[in-house]
Amino acid sequence: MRGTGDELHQQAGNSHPQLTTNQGAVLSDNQNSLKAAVRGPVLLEDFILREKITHFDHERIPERIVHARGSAAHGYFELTSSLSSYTTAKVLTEVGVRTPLFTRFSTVAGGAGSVDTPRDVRGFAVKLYTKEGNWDLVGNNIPVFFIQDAIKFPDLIHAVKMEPDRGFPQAATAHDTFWDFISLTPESMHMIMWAMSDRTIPRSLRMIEGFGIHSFRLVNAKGNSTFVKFHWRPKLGLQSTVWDEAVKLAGADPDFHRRDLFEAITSGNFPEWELGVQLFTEEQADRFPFDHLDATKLIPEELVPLKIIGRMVLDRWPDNFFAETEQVAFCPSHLVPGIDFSNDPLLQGRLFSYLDTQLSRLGSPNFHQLPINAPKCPFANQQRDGHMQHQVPKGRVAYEPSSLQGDSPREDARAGFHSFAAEETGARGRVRAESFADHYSQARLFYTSQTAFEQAHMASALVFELSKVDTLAIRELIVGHLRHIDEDLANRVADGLGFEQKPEAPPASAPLVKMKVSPALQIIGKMKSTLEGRAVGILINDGSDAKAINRLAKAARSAGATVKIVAPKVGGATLSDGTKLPADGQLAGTPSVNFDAVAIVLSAEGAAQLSGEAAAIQFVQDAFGHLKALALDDGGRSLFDAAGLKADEGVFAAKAVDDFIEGAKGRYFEREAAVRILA
Ligand code: HDE
Repeated sequence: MRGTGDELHQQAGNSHPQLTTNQGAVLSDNQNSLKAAVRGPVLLEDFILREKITHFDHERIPERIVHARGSAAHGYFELTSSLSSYTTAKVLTEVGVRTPLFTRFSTVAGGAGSVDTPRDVRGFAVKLYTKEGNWDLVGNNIPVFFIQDAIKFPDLIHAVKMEPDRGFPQAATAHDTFWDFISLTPESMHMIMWAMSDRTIPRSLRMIEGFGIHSFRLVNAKGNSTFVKFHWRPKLGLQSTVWDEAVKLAGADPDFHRRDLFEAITSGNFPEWELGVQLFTEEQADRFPFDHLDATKLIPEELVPLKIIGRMVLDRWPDNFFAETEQVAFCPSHLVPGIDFSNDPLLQGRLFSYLDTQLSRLGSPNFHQLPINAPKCPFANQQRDGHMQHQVPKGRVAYEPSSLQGDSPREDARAGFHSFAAEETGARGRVRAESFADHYSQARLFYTSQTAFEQAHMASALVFELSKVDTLAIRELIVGHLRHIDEDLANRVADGLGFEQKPEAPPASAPLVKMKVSPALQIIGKMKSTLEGRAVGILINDGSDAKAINRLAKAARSAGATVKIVAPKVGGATLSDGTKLPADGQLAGTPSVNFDAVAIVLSAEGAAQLSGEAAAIQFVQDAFGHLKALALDDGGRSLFDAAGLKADEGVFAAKAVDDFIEGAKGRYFEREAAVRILA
C-alpha cells in the first residue's frame, strides 16, 4: 500500500519535475521509509530517509539577537534630485536611475515567532544594490537611540529581553529589568519619550518613517565633506493604532503587519517612501545647542530643513522567506565611495557588530555570496576559500601585488573608496564628551511638541509600563527623571501610579536648553486624510441590505481602501435580494481591529441575532473605542445601541455614504475622553 494522499497527487495531473535526493537520484516513493518487513523495523540503510531528516534537523539558523522578527520586500530607489555637489556616490547623483533594493522591517525585542504589534521600535533596514557596491542604510522608525556608546548595547538588550531567570516577558518593555536599566541611564530619556508615543504601535509598516539616526558624511569629488542625516517618509502618511487596539491585534492576528505588507504588495498597492536628507556643515554643527554625534539627539527640521531627493517603492514580495528575509545580512559598514561615517560612538560600535553577528548567524565568511546579499555589480578580490565557498576562482594568483596573471583584480586610486581625511586631536581614553551631557532638553522638546492627545497617550503608556514594574524604587526614579522633562507629565504619571507624593528628581548632568517646539515630531500632524492603503470592514448577516452593502463597498474601494466582508459564517450571508455574499472573514476570527473604519449593515432579525453574540458586540464597541468611523443602517444601529454606545460625529447613517467615506479617512481623537480614562 502507498501512503495517503498519493492518489490525490496523481490526480492533479500536472507535469511535475522529478523529486530527487540532494545528489540527484530520483525517488520512487516519498511516502514510506525502507523497512525490513511490511510492519517494520526501518533499515539504517535508508539513505533517502536519513538525508531528508538530517537536512530537516538543521533547518534553523540562529535568529538575530535583536530584530529577530521581520518582514521584507524587494523594490527600487529612484533619485529625483542630484546631490552631485555633495557626493560622488552614483546612487545619489544619477537622477532617474532605479537602484534595486531589499528592505526589511522588524521589531527589536521579540523572538522570530513573536507578534507584530508589541510596543516596540521598528527596524527599517534598506540594502541598496548600487552600481558601485551595496549600500546598507540600517535604520529605525525613530530618529534617536537609547544609548550614546555601543559598549552599553549588550546591557540595554539584556535588560529589555526576557528576564533570564524566568524567560518572560516576550517582546515587552513593561518589566523591571528594562525600567531598572533605563532609570539608571538618563541618556535614554529622549528615546523613552518616543518609545512611549504611538510611534511604537504603528498601524502598518507602510505607515512608518525611517531614520538613519547617525550623522554620516557625503564626500564630493574635491574631497570636501558635508554631514547628512537620512529620513524615509511614507507616502501614506503616519498612522498608529491606539494601545488597546495594538494589544487586541496581538491576539487577533499575530502577523498583522506582515500580512498587511504582503497583501498590499501582492495586490499591486506598492508602498512608497520619499528619501529626505538633512545636509549641514561642520561649522553649522558647531553652533547647534547639542552634539550631532550623540545618537540620543535629533536635528529639528526647523533647524536644518529636509530636502527630498528620491523615492523608494516596494513592489515585489520575496519568493522565499528564509532565503531572502532571514538570510539577508545588513551591515552599516556596507558603504559606497562618496559616503562615509561620522565619529558617532554608537555608529562606530555598530560597524564592528553587524559583520561579526553575520558570521555567527550565517556561519560563514562567504555570507556575501548568498543571492540576497551579493552585490549586483562585479566584485572580486584575493579572499579565498572558507565555509560554503560558491565561487570557483580561476588561475594561480590569490595575492596582491602579483605579476603572473593579467586579469587579477587591482586597487583603483581614483574610483576606489577613500575615507574622509578628518583631523582628529585630543587625549585618548574611555571618555564621554561633555557635549553629550544634556539628557533632558530634547526629551522635553519631543513631549512639548506633541498634541494634547498624543501627550495623553504618552503619559498613559508610561503609567501602563511602570504599573508592570514590581520594584517601587524604579517607578519612583523614572518619575523623578520625568520631572526634568515636564512637571505636568511627571504629575500625570505619578497620579496614574497612585503616588501620594511626587518623588525627587535625580541630579541632572547639564542644564536644560530651551528649544522651539517642533510640530514635525508629531504623528497627528503627519497623518494623511485618506483611505488609500486602509481597510474598511462591513459586518453583515442573513437578510442584510444588498444595495447598501454595494454602495458602501464601491465608495470605499474608489477612495482607495480594501473592503472586507465579515459575517457569522465564512461561507457568507444570504442578502435581502436573495443573493449569497461570501465573507472574507468569520466574525469570531475577524474583529474590528483589522479595519480602519467599519460599516454595519443588518436586517432587524440579523441584528437581533448578533445582539446576543459577544463577538458582534465587541466588534462595534472596539471600532468605537478605537476612535474609528462607523456607518450604521437601522439594524447596525440597534447592534450599536445593544452595545451601550452613544453616537457622536464619527457615527454615520449607512445612507450617508460620502460623509462616512470622508469621516473614515481619520480617527476621532475627541471621542477618546468618552471611552477611556487617560493619564
Ligand atoms: Fe542594530 N543590530 N545595533 N541598531 N539593528 C542588529 O545585526 C547593534 C542600532 C538595526 O533587518 C544586529 O544582523 C549594536 C541602532 C536594525 O536584519 C546586531 C548597536 C539602529 C537591525 C546589531 C545597535 C539599529 C539591527 C542583530 C549599538 C538604528 C535589523 C542582527 C551600537 C540606526 C537588520 C543583525 C535586519 C540588527 C547591533 C544599535 C538598527 C547584533 C551593537 C542605533 C534595523 O549586529
